[in-house]
Amino acid sequence: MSSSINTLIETALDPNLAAIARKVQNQERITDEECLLLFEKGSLAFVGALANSIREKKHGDTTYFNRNFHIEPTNVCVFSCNFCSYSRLYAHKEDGWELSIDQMLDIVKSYDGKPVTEVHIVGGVHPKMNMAYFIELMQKIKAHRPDLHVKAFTAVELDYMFRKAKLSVEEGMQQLHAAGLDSLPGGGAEIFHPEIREQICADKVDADGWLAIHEAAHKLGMHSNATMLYGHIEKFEHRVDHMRRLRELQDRTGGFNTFIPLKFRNQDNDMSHVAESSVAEDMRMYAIARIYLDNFPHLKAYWPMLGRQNAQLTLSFGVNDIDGTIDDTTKIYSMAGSEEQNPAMSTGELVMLIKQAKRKPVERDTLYKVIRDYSDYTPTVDAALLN
Ligand code: V47
Ligand code: SF4
Repeated sequence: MSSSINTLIETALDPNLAAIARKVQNQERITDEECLLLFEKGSLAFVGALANSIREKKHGDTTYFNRNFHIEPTNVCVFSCNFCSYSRLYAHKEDGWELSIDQMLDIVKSYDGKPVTEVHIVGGVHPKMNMAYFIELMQKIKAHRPDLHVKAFTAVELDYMFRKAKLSVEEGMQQLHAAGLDSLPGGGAEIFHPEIREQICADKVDADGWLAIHEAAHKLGMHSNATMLYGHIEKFEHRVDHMRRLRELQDRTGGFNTFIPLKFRNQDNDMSHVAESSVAEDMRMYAIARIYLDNFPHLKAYWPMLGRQNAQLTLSFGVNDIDGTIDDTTKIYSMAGSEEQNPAMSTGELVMLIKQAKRKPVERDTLYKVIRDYSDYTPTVDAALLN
């Protein structure tokens, strides 16, 4: 791969792009200005080759997935993010749902005996679902299935919960962790920069609040993910600003596992007039994230949002994780217009998707401990084990 970077350096038309390629080759960090230059001038082939060299240095061909399921406690939400196709205001909750603790436990129990390792719980911000409610949920899930990793609540949900309970971020996090919360998903980050945040999600937790919640989790030894909702009204400099804040926090704590760029989908929301990004722009986004976020171990493509074939493509643009089987009827994306109306992929399908891209499929747990290498899997031999 270093010879192909040498070719890039020799043939780059722009000397500043050649300098970035040299830095990547020497495993040096690129600056914000260089990141902006990649967004403005880096061709798909150029950023793709650099990102792929980083991906292969860090992970070789290994492409992770996990076996998880989602629970969405409610789509009722006190906030009104303009890009959201999913939430229903509390005042209009007739098309909303809210699950009781027993209903959520029934979902968990429906996976008894199945080799899932993670439950991912996120939803709207319901004014009546408070700390006590979610502490009870965590405790009951852990009592029923102690080995299941609970990855739950965006910083938006947590910020609201802690404020209502009049708890500091540290106290609130400590209580939920003690009740069974293992790690945080990356949602709610959107675009941190206030110029954009005020236009797309003015009323929820701001950048500093989001980062403080993740920092508090990291200080308790918990891991978390980070997302960025891109491809709407933000400019390239807002994407750089967003990733800079994450890179700085990661330098301090090392607690982030994965960065997940989320492609804005425009169906049935207040931003339907905003065009969606092209596949080429999506791939450039993944590649540049891989190059800039040198301290993030993993880059994930969330396949229900991108579609399976585009998710497969990302594996050549820096991505080394393709999320999980999901195996559920998660509604956040299908309601926003993603290709996947009821996202679910069996382990066999995920493995084949990764193999078709000539990568090595490896099942992981939430914290990237290897569960099984599927290199030798062929559906005819192993199918019974997989579904
Ligand atoms: O924060 C909402 C996004 C996020 C739209 O940590 C939209 O492993 C695109 O964060 N178009 C929640 N995106 C989901 C999330 C997530 C998903 C998968 C894995 C992980 C993880 C985290 O969904 C929200 C928001 O950015 N979202 N509406 C939309 N119209
Ligand atoms: Fe509520 Fe989250 Fe939708 Fe915003 S994105 S309206 S916080 S459910």
